[in-house]
Amino acid sequence: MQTIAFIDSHTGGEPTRVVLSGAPDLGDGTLAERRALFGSAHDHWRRAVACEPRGSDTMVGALLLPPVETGSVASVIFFNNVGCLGMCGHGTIGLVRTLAHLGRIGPGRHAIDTPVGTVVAELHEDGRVSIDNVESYRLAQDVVVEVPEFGRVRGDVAWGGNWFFISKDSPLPLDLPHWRELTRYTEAIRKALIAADVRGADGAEIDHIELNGPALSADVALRNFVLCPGLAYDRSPCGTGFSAKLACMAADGALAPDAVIRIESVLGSVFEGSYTLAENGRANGGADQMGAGQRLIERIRPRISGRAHLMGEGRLLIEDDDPFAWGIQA
Ligand code: PYC
Repeated sequence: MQTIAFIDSHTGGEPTRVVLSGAPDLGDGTLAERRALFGSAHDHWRRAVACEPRGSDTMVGALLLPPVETGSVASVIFFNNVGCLGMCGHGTIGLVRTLAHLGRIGPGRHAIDTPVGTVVAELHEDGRVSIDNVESYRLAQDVVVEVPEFGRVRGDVAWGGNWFFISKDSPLPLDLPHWRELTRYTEAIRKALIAADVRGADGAEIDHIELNGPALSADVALRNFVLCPGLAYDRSPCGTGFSAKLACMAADGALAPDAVIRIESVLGSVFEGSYTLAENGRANGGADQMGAGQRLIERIRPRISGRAHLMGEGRLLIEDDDPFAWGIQA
């Protein structure tokens, strides 16, 4: 029998399962290489942790590894019911809460390595966590896709640690009673983007669809609905989606650097966010160095804050004769 030690938390309603031990050996390549090896050689292991019957469509796993970069406290590879993520904001907040619970970190700033770059997490005295996320940017503005059954939908393509299509067009209110219809709508947008070959940088698939609309709570600027790659909606306001939205707002001049906004999820759970301009803030090196046909892309460094709560800890058991030992995935 194999055993996997874990701690479960949730951040704004979205679960994170931090795997402490029992994971396959992924060698000592870069984190991006280890993530690729995880996906190609150990995908059954991902399914065992994240998919039913032990997990669910909403579960995000966080494989905890030793740090790669000097000065970092840990590395992490995030995964879900269908594959691996680049970064995960709610998951990093859950990881920090877990590391604090284990006594491995205290209040202060802690660098954490991910396959898409190092982020800095600040654990505050009151338990809140702020993440200085990877550099984020808008790749394309006002992209229009023809979505079967729903018509033309306009949105921006942006990077916040994962690829997002972000739209203000919603035929429905962004509230919990409509989650099924919102899921159907955003899944249709995702398929339409694939059909139209709208992609992120380097041909990456845009696997997160984010809708923004008016907030329902006081003191909150916006509400979102985010469809995750495995077709579950994010119960939290989605840290990487918030980062991508900040990049769009920065590019539009709709939010000044260091100004703080709050965004709520479709459940009403809230993250706070702000940004600074990234040091090398121009993806193209600045207007004077741009070649013909290139557009200026501003890069920002988003800061996202939220709070996670512990839910459980234990060991997953994997019995040799269990027909569903390695998870159920359609
Ligand atoms: O918080 O970044 C996030 C996230 C991505 C997928 C689910 N949550």
